[in-house]
Amino acid sequence: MLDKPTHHSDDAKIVDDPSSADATDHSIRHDWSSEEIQSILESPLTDLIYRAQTLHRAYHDDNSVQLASLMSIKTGGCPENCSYCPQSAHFSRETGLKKEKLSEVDEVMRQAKQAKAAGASRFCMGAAWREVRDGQEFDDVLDMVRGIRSLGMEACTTLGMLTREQAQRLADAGLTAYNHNLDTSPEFYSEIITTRTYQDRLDTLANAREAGLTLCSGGIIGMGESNTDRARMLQVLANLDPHPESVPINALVPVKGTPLENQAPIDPLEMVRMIATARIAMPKARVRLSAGRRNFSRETQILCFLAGANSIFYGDKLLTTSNNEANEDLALIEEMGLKVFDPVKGDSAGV
Ligand code: SAM
Ligand code: DTB
Ligand code: SF4
Repeated sequence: MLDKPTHHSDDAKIVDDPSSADATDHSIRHDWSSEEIQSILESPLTDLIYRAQTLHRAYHDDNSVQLASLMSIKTGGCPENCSYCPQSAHFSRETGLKKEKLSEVDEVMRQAKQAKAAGASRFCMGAAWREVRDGQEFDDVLDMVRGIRSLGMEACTTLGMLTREQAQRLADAGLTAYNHNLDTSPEFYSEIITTRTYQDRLDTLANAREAGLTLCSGGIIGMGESNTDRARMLQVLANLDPHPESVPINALVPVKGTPLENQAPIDPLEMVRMIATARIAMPKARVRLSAGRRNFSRETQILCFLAGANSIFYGDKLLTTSNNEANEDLALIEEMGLKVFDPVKGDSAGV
């Protein structure tokens, strides 16, 4: 027989730890210090998940997971030298990835309809461009955006750097969100990319925001960065006002031929910690469990949802690498008793 629990006055200890003491602080802040974020990132896993869950429940009351499908509309041959990326022209001899032309609008619409029929509510189109150039190709992308919106789906693009005017044209075409990741901390950035600056990234985010687009911005863990770098990246994101509406957290997919091909895989709990910390620092955001998920067990993914993830990339392919099977993702969502996000109904954070 089980003993009945007894309640002594010292059962509930007051924890005098800055990273867990204010689990009930639900305010949206833009004044985080990186030390504060790092202490949350490194706090006991139980405290971390408790705090992330508390905030998640305060801002998202519908247990929904958004399914975002990805399509590479312009693959390879990119002039940037991002060390993680299989699409950079700098390593194309080593990766063997061929440069392709921009996809036809009809083909994009075909894939978007397929993604919608499979349950996706957001369609994200990625181009291996350093920046957008005005002309026929950009006009085609604007047609793709109009087409996706006419299906009733959210449309997201990730096309590299944007001017204010280009951002406005995307907004006028009905684009929902612009994805532009900070990827890592300002301090670690030049270890990964030397063909552009951190400030270039921030400038594009500002241009997209000024045009009225929502922002999708996050980063990658597992590139050799420290916890301080991870905390700094989250600090920069969380001190944007307003916060990005979507925050994708990727684990490096080490692609053969890229400079980071031999990088050791992360411990999956590092992903859980990163997601929980993003949830705490940006409570209203849709935190997306992104690339690298294919290597995670069912239980790791469940921990990521407990830590505050409420979106995934959905469909058999990311941009150039493979993703989890769609039917397995749907089964996992059902087993957890979660539901697929329906943008018509929305959720309490209004995202
Ligand atoms: N060229 C545009 C840019 O860089 O913004 C858009 C496409 S780029 C492929 C989009 C994002 O994919 C990158 O910012 C990076 O975060 C992510 N990414 C690319 N390769 C990756 C990899 N091997 N593992 C994890 N994430 C990756
Ligand atoms: C994001 O943060 N991750 C996605 C999406 N935004 C564009 C891309 C992941 C790419 C993984 C490597 C590949 O498939 O090429
Ligand atoms: Fe080009 Fe984007 Fe890949 Fe960098 S991440 S090489 S900018 S496609």
